[in-house]
Amino acid sequence: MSATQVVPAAAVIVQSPFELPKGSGDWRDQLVSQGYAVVKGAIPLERAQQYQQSAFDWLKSFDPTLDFSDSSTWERANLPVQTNRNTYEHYGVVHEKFMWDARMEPGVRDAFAKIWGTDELLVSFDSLNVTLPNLKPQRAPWPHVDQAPRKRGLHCVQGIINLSEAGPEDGSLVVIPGSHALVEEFFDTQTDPSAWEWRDNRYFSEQDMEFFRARGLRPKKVLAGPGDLIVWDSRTIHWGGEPTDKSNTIRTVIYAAYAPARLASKEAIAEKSRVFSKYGATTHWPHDNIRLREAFACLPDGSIDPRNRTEPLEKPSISDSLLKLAGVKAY
Ligand SMILES: *[C@@H]1O[C@H](CO)[C@@H](O)[C@H](O)[C@H]1NC(C)=O
Ligand SMILES: *[C@@H]1O[C@H](CO)[C@@H](O)[C@H](O)[C@H]1NC(C)=O
Ligand SMILES: CC(=O)N[C@H]1CO[C@H](CO)[C@@H](O)[C@@H]1O
Repeated sequence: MSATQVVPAAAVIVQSPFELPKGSGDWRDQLVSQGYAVVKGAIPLERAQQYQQSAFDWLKSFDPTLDFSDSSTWERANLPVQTNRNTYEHYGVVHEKFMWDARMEPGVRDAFAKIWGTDELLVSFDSLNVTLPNLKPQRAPWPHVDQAPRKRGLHCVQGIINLSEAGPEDGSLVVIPGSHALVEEFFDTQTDPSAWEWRDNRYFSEQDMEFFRARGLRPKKVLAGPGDLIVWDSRTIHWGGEPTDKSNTIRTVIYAAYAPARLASKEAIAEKSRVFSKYGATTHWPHDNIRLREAFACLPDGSIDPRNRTEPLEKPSISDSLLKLAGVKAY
């Protein structure tokens, strides 16, 4: 699908054959100009609330004393193992029924079908974020993009299915609007191509960020409500923003990215099938860069969590369209 060409430093560049059309007259225009957008009400509020409740029930299955209305029960020690980014991806949670139900939501799939111009999509097996406000991570911003410097143009659009309120005091995605249109210039003029890696993830230091600040770009917390879908170009610099001390919201979001199945190689599809059969997780990418993240969780000392689960508590209802989204069945 993608043409390759050689630039002076002999670095391989993979140009995306795809471009988002301008002038759609809806949220896609902001995705093109700012690198992110909010699709309001992609999921009916009532179902967004049900999915949040299912996420809470899932957490309670590890600790029945956990009471979401009583913050004195919110203790880190009782929670299942999280990633260092405060997300849940082990214990088969990625394939819990409620996670799949949210991914299968027509409004979410339609939004991505509008972006890509096809409804023959694959979805990522991405994680769940439930952050209790008193256990929020104390972390400095970690600006990054999820697209390798060698990949040019629009290759991937990420998504957050918002199941809770994201107001000014709450945790939410923070983006640098407009950075998607400048990162390629940044890589070409400020970095050494021989140091470009293939991994679809690149962090920016304080000093790197100066390039964007000098061009007038500033961070922006994306405000959204339950049922809203946040989408962003993987070249847009972003990070998980933390709540302030005033927030009482239990941030609950599901990460989900969709891309055309035709963009995936045979190998990627085969690997995706394997990950699915093991109830594993992948990276944010739906169609490329598929790497198995095992269902079982390790404790900080490296041993397997005795509470490990290698399959979901409640398995998804398997349908043809689910298997197609998972890459198990061909379109
Ligand atoms: C999950 O949400 C919390 C609270 O907003 C945030 O601190 C953390 O960075 C988020 N994780 C990711 C991967 O964005
Ligand atoms: C998970 O735990 C069960 C029971 O303790 C054990 O039999 C199984 O081997 C563990 N799974 C993994 C992947 O370690
Ligand atoms: C479209 C949508 O879901 N909007 C919701 C955003 O969040 C507020 C606060 O919970 C709700 O009132 C809206 O319905």
